[in-house]
Amino acid sequence: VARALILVDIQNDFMPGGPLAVPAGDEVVPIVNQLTERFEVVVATQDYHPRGHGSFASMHPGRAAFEVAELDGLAQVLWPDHCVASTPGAELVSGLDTSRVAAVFQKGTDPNVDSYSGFFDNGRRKGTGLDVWLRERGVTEVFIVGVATDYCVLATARDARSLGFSTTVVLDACRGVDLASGDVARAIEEMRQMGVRIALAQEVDSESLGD
Ligand code: VGL
Ligand code: ZN
Repeated sequence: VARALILVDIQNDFMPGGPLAVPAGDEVVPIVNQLTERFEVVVATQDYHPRGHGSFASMHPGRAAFEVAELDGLAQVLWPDHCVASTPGAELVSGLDTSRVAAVFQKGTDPNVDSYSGFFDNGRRKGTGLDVWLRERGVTEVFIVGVATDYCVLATARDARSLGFSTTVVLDACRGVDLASGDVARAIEEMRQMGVRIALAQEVDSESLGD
């Protein structure tokens, strides 16, 4: 059984001081750096939007950030401009040890649909290639860390489960947005219901869980 660690969106714009700061998002970095050593396969996702992406509140006149609107038939939270392609804000955090990251999967590149999951866009119309990449390497078990617990971590875990991967979210290596208080708690509960394991970094060893 091959295991992979998936680093979700550990990017400058999601860190404190960034336009879409996840509270204490920077605290995941040292924990993730320690975890990477325990995995033979490490990959990262990168939220990577074209300028003027449809999820940006700035593209919806009269609407404010964090309101819910519609994008291509899907409910869409409107976000401050963030992770624009080729800007420093879209880069992985400089303190993150990327030396063992074998591949980076970009998402949210289509202007008309958002993509929280590292596997598929929110309409599940297009894949990023992550699923095939993992399968080609014999990965059956994934561990997920990063930001935000209640958006991109949740969506990535949901898709991993539905694709048949044994899935663990390492909770202390994740931080959430909690736009509405309780969102993170609800995300954790939803993940548990789907059969996602919730673990702490100290419980993750170098051995396969074996199922
Ligand atoms: C994310 C909102 C918008 C995330 C990305 O990484 O959780 N959240 N884009
Ligand atoms: Zn985004």
